[in-house]
Amino acid sequence: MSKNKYDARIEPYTHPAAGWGALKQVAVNLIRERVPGGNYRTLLKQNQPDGFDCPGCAWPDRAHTSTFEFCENGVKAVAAESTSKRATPEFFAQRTVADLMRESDYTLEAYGRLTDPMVYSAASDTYLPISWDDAFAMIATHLRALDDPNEAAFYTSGRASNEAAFLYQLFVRMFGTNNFPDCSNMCHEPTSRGLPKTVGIGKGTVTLDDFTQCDTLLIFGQNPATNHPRMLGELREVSRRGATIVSINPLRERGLERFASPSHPAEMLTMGSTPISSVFIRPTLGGDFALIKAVAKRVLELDDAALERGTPRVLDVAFIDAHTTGFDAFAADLRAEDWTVLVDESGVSREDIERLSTIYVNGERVIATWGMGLTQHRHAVATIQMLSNLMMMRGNIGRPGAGLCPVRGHSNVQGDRTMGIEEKPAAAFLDRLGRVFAFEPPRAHGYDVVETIQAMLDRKVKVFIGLGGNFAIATPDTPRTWAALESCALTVHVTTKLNRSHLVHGRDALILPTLGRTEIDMQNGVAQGVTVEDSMSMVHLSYGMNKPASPNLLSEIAIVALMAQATLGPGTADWRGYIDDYATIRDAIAQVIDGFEDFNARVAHPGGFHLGVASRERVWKTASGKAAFIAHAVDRDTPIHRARARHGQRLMTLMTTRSHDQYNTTIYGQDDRYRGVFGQRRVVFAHRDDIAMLGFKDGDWVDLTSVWDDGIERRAARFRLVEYDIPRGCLGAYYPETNPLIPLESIAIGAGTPSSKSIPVLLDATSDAPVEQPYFPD
Ligand SMILES: Nc1nc2c(c(=O)[nH]1)N[C@H]1C(S)=C(S)[C@@H](COP(=O)(O)OP(=O)(O)OC[C@H]3O[C@@H](n4cnc5c(=O)[nH]c(N)nc54)[C@H](O)[C@@H]3O)O[C@H]1N2
Ligand SMILES: Nc1nc2c(c(=O)[nH]1)N[C@H]1C(S)=C(S)[C@@H](COP(=O)(O)OP(=O)(O)OC[C@H]3O[C@@H](n4cnc5c(=O)[nH]c(N)nc54)[C@H](O)[C@@H]3O)O[C@H]1N2
Ligand SMILES: [Mo]
Repeated sequence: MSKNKYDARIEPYTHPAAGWGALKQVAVNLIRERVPGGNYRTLLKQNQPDGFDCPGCAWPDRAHTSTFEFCENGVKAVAAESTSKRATPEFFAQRTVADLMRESDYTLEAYGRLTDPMVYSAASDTYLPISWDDAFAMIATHLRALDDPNEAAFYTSGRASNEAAFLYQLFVRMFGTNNFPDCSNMCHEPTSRGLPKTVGIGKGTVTLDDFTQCDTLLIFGQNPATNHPRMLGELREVSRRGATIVSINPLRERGLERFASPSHPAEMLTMGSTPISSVFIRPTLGGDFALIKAVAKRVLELDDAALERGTPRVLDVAFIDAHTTGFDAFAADLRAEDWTVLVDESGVSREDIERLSTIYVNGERVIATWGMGLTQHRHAVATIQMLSNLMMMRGNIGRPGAGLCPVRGHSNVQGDRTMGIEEKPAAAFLDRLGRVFAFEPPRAHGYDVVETIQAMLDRKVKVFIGLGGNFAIATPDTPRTWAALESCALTVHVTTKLNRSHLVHGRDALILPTLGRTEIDMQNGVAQGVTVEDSMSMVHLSYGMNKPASPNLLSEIAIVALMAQATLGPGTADWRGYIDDYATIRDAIAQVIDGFEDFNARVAHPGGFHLGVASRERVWKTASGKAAFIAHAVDRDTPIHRARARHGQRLMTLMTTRSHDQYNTTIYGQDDRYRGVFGQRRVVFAHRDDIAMLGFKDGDWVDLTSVWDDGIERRAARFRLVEYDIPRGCLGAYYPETNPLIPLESIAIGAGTPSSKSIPVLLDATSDAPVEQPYFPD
């Protein structure tokens, strides 16, 4: 009997990625959101020179001048924003917050766009309309009443434009804190913390042009068919040129096997497709560190052999000598490392390690890309530094067709960081900001996401303001995070749609509805554009073109500026002037942030401009002025090792990942087409032999409990077991349903990123007794 109102259908997906299935999904989403006919034209302006930047992912576009770049998930993101459904004050009048709490996250967002600013009333347990002025006054009163500015935290989700982010950090620093928890803390933070120590800057070193020149592409822990569908177009070309593409992933993601391009009619009509990855290397969850170290060790062995034979060196000795430090210590550590440990910890056979090493050394121009499969682990920083080491061994950084390519998530998450959304800001940046705006910025480092939650629990943070996002759901340890938010005196969300974070609120609470990126942003009779920076450091303008969802919306920029003006007073900066003309914000950015000189003129150029990344030019902004090899030992005493020592084989490692039908916490539907799951999100993927070993069978219902030594029970109930091609000892399930299982303390060392892809868990049979399940009822 199904334990859920949805009946799941599980069937293998046998088609290429994208193709006709994707086109069908586009139509379904436009119809479901009742996107008005006129707005179909919206899609034709997506990522066009005079259009808006897709609010989907951070993958770049070919100079923003290509013909319509088709992407099913981009269309879903746009359709979600262009919906004709509305959550109005009348809607809120009919439902208490307690009523809304019983709705699923899918249903909450499906109510459509928010139309008016709303304030929580404890008397009626409802949200009531409030004027914008009163809302800003309420925020100002709360902020000014704090004993210390560090008692407020200011979250950002990576859709905010550069201009909004810049004003936000200016306001918050003038207010007096660096408490900037940011979605990137949960995402590519290990990249941003790890790379500066090796190559001097926490950004990727490649552009799209490098993809046209690489001969080898290593894709680590990334599912582009779902999360960066426009990347598939690039992969298709790379594959057609005959370059080798290797996918390093515990799952053999279907979307990395074959791709039928909707932009190429012949491929669609003939039902043809292009093969993508030719090689699949499948580490155990979190095994990448040991795997990459093993490949590095093998490269050294191959170099030793070449030296002995007198054949050309395998190492790029000239690069290592001229550009790096630390090689000898790094090499000594590799030589001392035990092969058995590397094989055991990576879960990859010696043969596969050698195969991958041979591919790597045969490549003359190698790009390594990575996503959440590398970053959301305890040792993520070490893993990314090891990858950088490996690439440096053969000089694969800072030359055409080669380099490091972290693939970011939110469409402007990289830009927000560039603008100073950073809880640990560099002193030089603060100096300049203080000089340009004539104030003394706070110097103490602020809280990241996990530290903010802890600080709320400790009553050290009392006001939470969120510029976008869904803090209550995207974060780990859900019950504790909710208790943390509920302990606040004030919670404020600048947002487009209703979500759970608005319902798990402080004593006072505000919902401030804002324009989305697809909408016309008219100020003083002039349509304003905003800028964003993609994953490859291209900065460009974005203009909305739809009529705003409601006449009562303000832009994010206006909301931030008016919040600042109400809190700090009008004389503190030209807040009004910034709202009137966004070009004046760009002038301010040009004064404060490196690489933005002459910003307005350069960004007017079709396609925008490349920000310049020093490591790409082999300029190393490290302490020594050189790129650094960094040795790291394999850690064999992690919480997972300890839990396995206690529970033996029954202990499983769980990854939480995205389905094809979601954008982070926004759930579009119940299907995960490429993985063959339909009508159900409460599934857990497991290896056939593990299912049998645990005494279950495919289709059984199980509960998951995490193993963590702090006496807190963390349980997520009612998941359907699905037999899946996944390594032994590993489980896969969807985010955010499984977030209650992630202990707040389970983070990447040196980055604070929740280790959402390696959670030690045990399974039990779901009992028939009704369970209290307050989270994410489907
Ligand atoms: N449609 C859509 N697009 C999105 C998003 C979305 O939710 N929906 N989210 C956006 C955001 S914010 C982000 S950050 C990106 C995320 O994009 P991705 O980085 O692709 O994120 P995930 O889907 O979480 O996981 C990626 C892959 O990591 C693999 N993996 C898990 N653990 C490991 C491991 O230990 N080692 C290795 N090698 N692989 C592993 C999984 O099997 C999966 O294929 O996408 C962005 N784009
Ligand atoms: N277990 C687990 N947890 C994870 C992850 C994981 O893989 N596993 N991934 C992590 C990652 S990579 C990320 S980036 C975070 C994401 O964390 P967030 O960025 O906080 O979450 P989103 O779901 O992207 O936020 C969606 C909400 O943003 C609002 N929104 C949408 N568009 C706009 C806009 O234009 N302006 C404003 N102001 N608001 C808007 C809408 O109200 C919507 O409900 O989650 C992290 N959490
Ligand atoms: Mo992300």
